[in-house]
Amino acid sequence: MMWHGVKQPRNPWSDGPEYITQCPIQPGANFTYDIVFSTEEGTLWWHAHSDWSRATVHGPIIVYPANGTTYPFPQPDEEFPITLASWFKGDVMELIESALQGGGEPNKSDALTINGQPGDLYNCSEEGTYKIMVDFGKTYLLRIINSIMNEEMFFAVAQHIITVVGVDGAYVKPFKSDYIMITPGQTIDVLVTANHTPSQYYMAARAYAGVVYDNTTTTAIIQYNGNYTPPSTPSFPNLPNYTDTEAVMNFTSQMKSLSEVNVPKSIDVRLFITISVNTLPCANNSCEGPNGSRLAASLNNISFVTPDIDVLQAYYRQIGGVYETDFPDYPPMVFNYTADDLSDDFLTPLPGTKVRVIDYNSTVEMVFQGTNVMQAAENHPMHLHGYSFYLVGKGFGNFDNASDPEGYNLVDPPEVNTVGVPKNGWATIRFVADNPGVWFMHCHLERHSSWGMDTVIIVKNGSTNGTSMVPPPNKLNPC
Ligand SMILES: [Cu+2]
Repeated sequence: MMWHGVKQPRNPWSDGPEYITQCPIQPGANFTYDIVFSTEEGTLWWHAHSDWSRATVHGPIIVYPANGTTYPFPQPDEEFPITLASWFKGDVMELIESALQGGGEPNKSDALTINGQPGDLYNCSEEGTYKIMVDFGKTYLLRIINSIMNEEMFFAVAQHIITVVGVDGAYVKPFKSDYIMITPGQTIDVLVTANHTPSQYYMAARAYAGVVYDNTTTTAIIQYNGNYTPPSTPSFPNLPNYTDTEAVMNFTSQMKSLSEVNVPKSIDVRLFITISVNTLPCANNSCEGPNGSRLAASLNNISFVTPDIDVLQAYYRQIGGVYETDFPDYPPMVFNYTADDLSDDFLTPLPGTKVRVIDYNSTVEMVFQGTNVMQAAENHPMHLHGYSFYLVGKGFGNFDNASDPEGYNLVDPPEVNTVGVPKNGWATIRFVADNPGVWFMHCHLERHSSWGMDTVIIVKNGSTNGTSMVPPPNKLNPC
């Protein structure tokens, strides 16, 4: 189980990802988590972190302003968590297991849902469609969570402008928009004022296209209280087209921290990380990927292999042979990352359990560079456990080390725990490595993570007890 976006200072023991900070909880067994909150305020969420079990095991975490403080915006009249999720016919654990065995694409989901209900556009019961009742003139806080497995989502409310006020458990400078784009792993808090003709309006969500994606549309209804003749169909929002990459950039570019923040200016540890979908050779070309290969994914051409003992335990007890500490600071070669003609077998990745060890309190910069290997470029939501970080810049094409840093926002960049790296583009994050522990970093598109688009950041202890990992709980989960 993981507490997505909860930084868990000095306490990786309760972070949750299987074989990274613990071994999975076996059926009938139990494990007690110690969830330590610090600076988070807003919407976070929890989910299972074992294979694809998060499809059904997830829920919101809401952190309210501390006693005696208020929201940095007018107090909403009411609030609703809006959880987007995937629905599969069949057993999701079996689905990913057989996909990994065969080496091909896992099945797409059969529906997308809002608070557990697919809504009126699917061939199933309309009675369950999720509905919010509103009063004219009141303002509502929607805490939107994208728990979907493999799709980034556009979301909008018919005829109502929304005001974005928070992202990933931190406030942002409020801005208005007709729609949002939310990646798996992200949360976005928005205000909606019921200021239209009392009626029924759809809120709807559908994918921003990946290489393979569920193109269905999930809906819920905002229904005004009062006496009026309900429309035969509620009005429908204008969602951006599936492939509207510009709409994604236009939306995400508006996110800024509420006020000036303390962004690291001089950098101790600099990583340049390419993000690729790849293929691995398969005996007798008998797998279900392109030309009989096995689908894989990588960071800096290392395709992460999940160990049998969790990395945290191996690190703490100094058990050898579980992981290696040579995750590279840059890809094995410089190439035109976003070219159109990169072949399917361009740079076969190296499978391995490679981690990057970082000294306590280092200032860290990571530039994520999406690649077009296999013509499989898409927006990758990179998520780091144990931290939130500042998203200081992003753009399309190959990162230019000379000119692109000039455009960094070092004044009020948004503080997030997941960054959508633009399709065929790059994104730069900065943070201070002040949380000692073992922290998973991975793409939050589940099939990419299953294919190896992951690594682990180990932040060493500082020099005092207060800057070191807390001791392990009395009862660790057996492997
Ligand atoms: Cu990805």
